Amino acid sequence: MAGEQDGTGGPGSALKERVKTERREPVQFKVVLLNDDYTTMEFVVRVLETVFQKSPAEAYRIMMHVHLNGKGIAGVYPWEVAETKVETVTALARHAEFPLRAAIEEA
Ligand code: TYC
Repeated sequence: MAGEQDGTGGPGSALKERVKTERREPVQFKVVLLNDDYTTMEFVVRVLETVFQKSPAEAYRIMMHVHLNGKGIAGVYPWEVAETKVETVTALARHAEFPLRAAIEEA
């Protein structure tokens, strides 16, 4: 059973100490949306709902933050997920002929 004899530190485990590397959080990356003058607010809200699983209210809040501040965090993910989100946003934007851009920043 997990945590008993398998060294994961559960009840009865012989493992009494952890080394730093086991504690460390997985490295995460912010996907940021960048403002522009041409992408519609409606399109950005739809991207936030469909690609980043935001509620309509949260999607609207993030979109307005980007609109007013130049950029804003759409979500925080492991590297490969963040990369895929950026590619998806870029593909949807190109398909709709909007210049919307997303970028990755270290979280
Ligand atoms: N600034 C755009 C407009 O006024 C709206 C917008 C918001 C565009 C967020 C991009 O990431 C963005 N239509």
